[in-house]
Amino acid sequence: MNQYAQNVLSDIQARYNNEPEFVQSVTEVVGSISKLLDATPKYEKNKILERIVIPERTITFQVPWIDDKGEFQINTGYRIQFNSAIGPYKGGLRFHPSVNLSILKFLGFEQIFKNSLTTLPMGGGKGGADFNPKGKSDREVMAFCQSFMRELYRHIGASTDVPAGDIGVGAREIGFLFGQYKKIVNSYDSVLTGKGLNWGGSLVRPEATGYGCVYFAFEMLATRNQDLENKRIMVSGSGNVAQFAIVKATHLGGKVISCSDSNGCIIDEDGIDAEKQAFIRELKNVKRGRIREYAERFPRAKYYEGKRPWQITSCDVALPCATQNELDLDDAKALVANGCICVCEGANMPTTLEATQYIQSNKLLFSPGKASNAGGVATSGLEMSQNAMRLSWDAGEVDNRLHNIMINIHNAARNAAAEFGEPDNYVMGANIAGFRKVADAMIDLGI
Ligand code: NDP
Ligand code: 2IT
Repeated sequence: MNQYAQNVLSDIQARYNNEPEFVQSVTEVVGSISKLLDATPKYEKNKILERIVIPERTITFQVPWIDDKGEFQINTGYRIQFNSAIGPYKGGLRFHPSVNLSILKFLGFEQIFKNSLTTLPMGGGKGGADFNPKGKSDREVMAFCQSFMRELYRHIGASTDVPAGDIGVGAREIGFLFGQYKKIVNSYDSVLTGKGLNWGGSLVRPEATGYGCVYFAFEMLATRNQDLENKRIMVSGSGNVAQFAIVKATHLGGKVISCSDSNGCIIDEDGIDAEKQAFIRELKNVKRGRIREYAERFPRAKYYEGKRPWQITSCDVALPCATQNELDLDDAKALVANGCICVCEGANMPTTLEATQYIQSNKLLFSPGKASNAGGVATSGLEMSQNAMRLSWDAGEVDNRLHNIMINIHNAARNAAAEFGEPDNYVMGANIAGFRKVADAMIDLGI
């Protein structure tokens, strides 16, 4: 590895050894841009690595709210404003009990390079809270969101920082957050994306991450003269990203045989068709139930409590769309042994470093989430553009733009990887292409 990269990485690993997810994401990025650093001494001279791994601003705050029993509840809220060299901070909010500084720093760090790859002018940020929306009434979720925004509003703005959804934050939460923001500042700003269609949202934003992931997988497969027709596809998760990855993969001729939630997974050898896709959306977005209920409704499917899909059966294409580190070395070994040819990440960092290395060394197509799940934030960027113009595009227009952006990201990653001698290495290519633009902007802007 390049000596400068090695020095910075050793320092980060020692200094932040209590932030494992953040260290993992930095290790992946810094470890994979070695050849770029060898070829470009100005990055070391300008101390770009030392600067890019420290958030420009980290905000932590108290979120007090009152539950349905009238009891006080306190959560911790965060916003990591990581890097604004190429545009206002942009990135989602995650509400999940596991949320901590390490997880949000990893997500914010990834977001810098992802947003750079979209070709749109967006810096990197992430936020959220250790609040668990599961089992809460709509009123409790609203009380929490309003309290969260009563602090966050002072730190965000249409040209400053524009949050959106992530795990546990969907249309309902964005609505409550936007309603409170608007009431406080008395201005209809484009300060959040993922908004409802009636109040400033963009068509195809709900579908964008899942669709974009499948568009990306399609481009990767095309480099080996393959497509999705009749492929067996395993998806994990059953939330926003998974739901629309299943829809698009099915549109393109694939048979999706799995999905999951944090309690377990289902395998459906008949394929998750349009009726079953609608059932999952109703189950997860309206009833807020468990994926076990899928197998109760469609008894030819099998439910596996406490299991992930990867080792249960074979597939051609794997789309991990749930959460970080949900595909480990044993899962990777099973995928390879069972003939999988492509792993395309819909979630952020779902594959562990060891699993990624194993998959790459066995010559499978592998795409890092920062490239293949960038369709969500890219379409958030398109929502901001539409808001700024005070008009909205039809679904075909947004979907076309999304599709072209995914093709461009694929080609940018592949070309950057080819430039440094490893055309199939999408991890290296995505990190180099994403990093180079931000690093050059940082130099242009001075210290
Ligand atoms: P949702 O909250 O809509 O869905 C998350 C899904 O993942 C649910 O099925 C959830 O199960 C499951 N899940 C969450 N945590 C765990 C866990 N610890 N173990 C197993 N399963 C888990 O979130 P999204 O679909 O929006 O996000 C999924 C992934 O995609 C995340 O990594 C997110 O960062 C990433 N992403 C999202 C984008 C977006 O636009 N929404 C854009 C780019 C990336 P359960 O219901 O049981 O919690
Ligand atoms: O991880 C991500 O890219 C997201 N959660 C979407 C962020 C956004 O601003 O749309």
